[in-house]
Amino acid sequence: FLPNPKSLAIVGCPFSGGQPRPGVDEGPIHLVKAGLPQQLADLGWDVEFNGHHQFEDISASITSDEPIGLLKNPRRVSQVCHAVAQTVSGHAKRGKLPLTLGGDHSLAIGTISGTLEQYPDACVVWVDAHADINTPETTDTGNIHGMPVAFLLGLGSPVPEFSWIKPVLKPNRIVYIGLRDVDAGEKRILKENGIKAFSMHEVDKYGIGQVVKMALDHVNPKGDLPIHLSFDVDALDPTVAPSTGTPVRGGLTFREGHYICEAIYETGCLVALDIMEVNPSLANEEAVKQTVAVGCSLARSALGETLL
Ligand code: HAR
Ligand code: MN
Ligand code: MN
Ligand code: MN
Repeated sequence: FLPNPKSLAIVGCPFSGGQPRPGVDEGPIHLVKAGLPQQLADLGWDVEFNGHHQFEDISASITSDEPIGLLKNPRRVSQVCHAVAQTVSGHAKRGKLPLTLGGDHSLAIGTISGTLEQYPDACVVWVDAHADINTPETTDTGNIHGMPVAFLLGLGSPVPEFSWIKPVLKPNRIVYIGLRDVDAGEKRILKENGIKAFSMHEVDKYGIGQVVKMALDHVNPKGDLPIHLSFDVDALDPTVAPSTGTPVRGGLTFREGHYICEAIYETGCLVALDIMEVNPSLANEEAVKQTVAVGCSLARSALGETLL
């Protein structure tokens, strides 16, 4: 199932409609400006990058985007994710590993839909402070970046505007690492669906090496399934990745975050990667630089950079 060895396509997604803070749409622009495409080429990848998505026709076609129930910007999020799904599945079909740069994490509705289109048996490793599994019924905020996993699993009552999504992800094919800010309704959903999650408590208890092993054993027991890694930089401690929309203290260290990426690269099963929620407008210049740099180095680790 593996994509052509060492051929990837960068999908730049300057999009912020899944949450209220402006600036996260600048994340992909900063990651590319910091030199990520060249860094990956230096690792031996054939890198395709034809500029960032502009989503112009979508913006032009949506004149008003009133909330549906609590959901904010529902039409825009849905159509942007649909476009991203088509881009990602297109790259995957042509044997390229799609590397999506966000933008807010609602985009994962698109990236994971795109991966599952090409690799129906793919599993997902979701690295995040948050579970992002609220349904339209359980969400407090209406921010769709807190909901992508629910849409992918088909949980909650259907929203017609999102009917393009094929909810083909199964609860035993996703695993979380890094959780520490999970809403009450989300905790119930995780339990009811038997979804495996390694919170920071388990990272403290077992260490990151054992946690990644247990996570992969759960989601990819025979080690023969394609892996989609969706990495929200707020999984990292705010001292490591300060410039992000919803920082939560007590997060992964720099090394723990990179270890996850390195270990997944070592499986040889990685078929798609998301680096999400870098927001270059939420901190001072130094902190922004640090966050952008860590986004780049996570991507490099997941794509084969080694320490030795
Ligand atoms: N659970 C909260 C909500 O639904 C906050 C989730 C959002 N933050 C993120 N996603 N960055 O990972 O709004
Ligand atoms: Mn800028
Ligand atoms: Mn997230
Ligand atoms: Mn998060």
